[in-house]
Amino acid sequence: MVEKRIKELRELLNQYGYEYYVLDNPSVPDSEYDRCMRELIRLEEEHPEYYDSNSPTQRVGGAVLDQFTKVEHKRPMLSLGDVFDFEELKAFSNRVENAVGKVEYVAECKIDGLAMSLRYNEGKFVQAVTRGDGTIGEDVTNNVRTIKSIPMEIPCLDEIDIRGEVFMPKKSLLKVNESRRLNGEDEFANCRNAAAGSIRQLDSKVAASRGLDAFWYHLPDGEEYGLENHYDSLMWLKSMKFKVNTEFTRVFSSIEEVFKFIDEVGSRRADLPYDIDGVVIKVNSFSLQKELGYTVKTPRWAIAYKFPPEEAVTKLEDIFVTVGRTGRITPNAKLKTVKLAGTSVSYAQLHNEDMIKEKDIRIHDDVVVRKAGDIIPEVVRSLKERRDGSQVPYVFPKVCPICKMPLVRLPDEAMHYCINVDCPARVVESIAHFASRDAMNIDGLGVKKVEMFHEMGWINSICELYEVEKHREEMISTKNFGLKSYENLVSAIEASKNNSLDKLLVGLGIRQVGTKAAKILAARFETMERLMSATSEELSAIKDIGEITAEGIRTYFEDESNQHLIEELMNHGVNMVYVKEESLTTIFSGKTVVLTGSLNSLSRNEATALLEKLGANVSSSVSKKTDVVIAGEAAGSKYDKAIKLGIQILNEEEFLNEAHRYED
Ligand code: 3BA
Repeated sequence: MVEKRIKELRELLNQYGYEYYVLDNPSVPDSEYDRCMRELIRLEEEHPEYYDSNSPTQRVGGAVLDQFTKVEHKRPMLSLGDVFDFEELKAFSNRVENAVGKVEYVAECKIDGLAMSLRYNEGKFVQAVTRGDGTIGEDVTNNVRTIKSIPMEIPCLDEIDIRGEVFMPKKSLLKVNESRRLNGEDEFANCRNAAAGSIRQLDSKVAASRGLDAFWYHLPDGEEYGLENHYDSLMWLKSMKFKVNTEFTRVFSSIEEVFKFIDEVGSRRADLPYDIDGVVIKVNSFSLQKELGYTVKTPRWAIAYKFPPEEAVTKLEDIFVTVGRTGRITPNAKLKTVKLAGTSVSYAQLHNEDMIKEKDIRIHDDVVVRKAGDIIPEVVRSLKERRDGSQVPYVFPKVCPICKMPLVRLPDEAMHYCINVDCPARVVESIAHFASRDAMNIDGLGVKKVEMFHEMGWINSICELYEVEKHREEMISTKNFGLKSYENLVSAIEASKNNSLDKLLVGLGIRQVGTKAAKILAARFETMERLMSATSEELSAIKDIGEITAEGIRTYFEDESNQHLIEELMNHGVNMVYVKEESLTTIFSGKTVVLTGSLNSLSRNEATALLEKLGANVSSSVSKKTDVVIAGEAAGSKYDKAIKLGIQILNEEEFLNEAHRYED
């Protein structure tokens, strides 16, 4: 009776865990899971005779080890050759196809974690071994058991090895690092180091707390299960309840299609919940894999395409500060130029004084730089072990580097400010901001040009932009400028007078007012006059305008010099009224659209951008709320679901025809 209940609960908990951790689609609330778990813990405590190391209660626990046992792999774990561009990848496919003729390829994300081999016997998980040197690895069974997406029991009774990658999701790394920071411990530099460090814990409780996960991508003896190719073996693994990265695994009939897939994956890399460092390309057919064979260490039928690294080490040559439009002082690092994520990098952000102190970053240090969000690189840390005595700690300046006025740091803020509103750096930045794309969009007037005009004394304020014609003669005779540039500038400035009120609001640089708030304000008040006389209460009563923004707006308009600026702009003929955008209505306007399968003429990102331009909300899963599904080639379960729910389905051609109708 009790034995039966224990068995029942273990099966239930395994099923719930599978739904939660592998399918990401739980069928019961957490409370139900917890209730079953508590009951099972109680029964197992009362009946130790039914102990089972694979019970869902035993994921964490066991003895703290002194060291890991070495284990020889039944079949060696090979490594992958790598390529760094499409030319090299093409050479790989030429080698393959010269040897065995045309082939199908499977391309999958290359997860940046650590390779692992799992052993099951009689349907039960028995051992997990790291790759080690490929021949001998370490037994990390207790740590791997804590990864909840790994099944402890599978419906296959043979002794069988499964291989894949254990990784730390980006979210887990943030959490782990936050707690390490609070405890004064060194943070992990990246997901891979964190995963490796966690798997090497001798106490599995520590490993369990790290939020690891794993994908499985290799079944060494696929033929023995009647399978003919790699893709089918992944489907088989999936049917055994292993977590397989099906979202990013696809079959292609030419290497050129693989190029497209790599581009797509590359563009979505930052959005994935785990780190990847490339794409693995494998010949699909097992028999052709056999025919191609192996070199000493790597299969001839597989290759890794590596993305450019997003981190690099270089020398920090100097630290200097710049002054922003608001007077904010930003420290920057001048670096010895280094290649990073495919571009040359010579400067990086250092955020603020405290950050430089906390990370103990010194001039002449070797530092790790990282591409942050694909824009400005940042200094991650310094390599203290490489110091040679020439390093000097940085002393934060006391005065503005431009106007020499004392800098101010507010007690509860990390940033320093130059509070001199006439500081030339601030004036130049304000003018350049006014001219920038999201603001008045004055083409060709970037920081460098504004700096030059300011230095020459031609443009000393936003207003003087509208008086450039006074300096026509000097401007057209300037080297690197000339008549053509002058005429273009004048017409761009002239055109800016017709901008809608919201663009002007962005340009004024009111604290807290970016493009979104500016649109809301302009739409609500319609004229500058009405906005200027709005009270704080009226402002903060608007949805999406908070008290701080309302305060920023009031403070701005109460300032007499700002009132004066607006008056002068008005006199110059700058529009102060909201001009409603004609929004085009399309069959996608306001509709929820899901893309599935692959399109021939567009990447997924391009298709998403196009749909959004046409007014659609693009969503990733099909539900009752979906209005339209766009189905490309090899559309799978989303397509089936759309049919079931009776949702409108367009194929690529129909979608593009619709889209082209609205082209301008
Ligand atoms: N596929 C890593 N090796 C991989 C099975 C082969 C292979 C990888 C892979 C050799 C990933 C080398 C270590 C190893 C299992 C040997 C992948 C990934 N395929 N998707 C072709 O995502 N990191 N790594 N792992 N055997």
